[in-house]
Amino acid sequence: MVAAELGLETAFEVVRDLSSTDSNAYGGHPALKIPTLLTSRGAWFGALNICRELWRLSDRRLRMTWPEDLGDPLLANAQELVLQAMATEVSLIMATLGGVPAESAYLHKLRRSLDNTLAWLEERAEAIFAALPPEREVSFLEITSFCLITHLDFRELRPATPLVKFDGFCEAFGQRPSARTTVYRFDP
Ligand SMILES: N[C@@H](CCC(=O)N[C@@H](CS)C(=O)NCC(=O)O)C(=O)O
Repeated sequence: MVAAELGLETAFEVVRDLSSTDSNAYGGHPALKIPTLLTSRGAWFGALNICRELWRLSDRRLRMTWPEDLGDPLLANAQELVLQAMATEVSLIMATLGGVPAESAYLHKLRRSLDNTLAWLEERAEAIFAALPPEREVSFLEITSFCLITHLDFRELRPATPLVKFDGFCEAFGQRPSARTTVYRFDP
């Protein structure tokens, strides 16, 4: 989405086996994670790192609000919790793929963590989005919030918490060309 916002073309190499323990399978990422961005300057590990490098590579001076611009507890905590919820979702998926039983205490805690986090965000959704700097074109918080909620739907992992406000936000934010052209799909 950030590449699309910046008008940059990217090519994708799919990591087909997420159980691989060979870092070469992940573009050299030593933590065995995706994404890695490969550029003429080297490899960039992790989504935020990559978004910053894409921004530097682009001629567009997109007015983007970054995590460090969120200088009050509501916005700073919202960003932290969106990223934590993403990490929790990844843990849920990987633990399940790895054979951890659904009724285990570990998975129970992960699901509760995700549910609590989403409830916290939903309760404050209006205040969060209203508090973002009005001069921004887009923020890392909006993009990651959109990716979190739409990915929960994509992987059918949406917890019990009703997400009425976040769904409304996703519907509006999902009209952006950068969202419409990057819908989640399983690679063939
Ligand atoms: N903080 C990292 C998180 C990376 C991450 O968790 N990626 C997931 C896919 S989106 C992954 O690699 N899953 C496979 C695994 O955890 O083994 C980032 O922002 O890039």
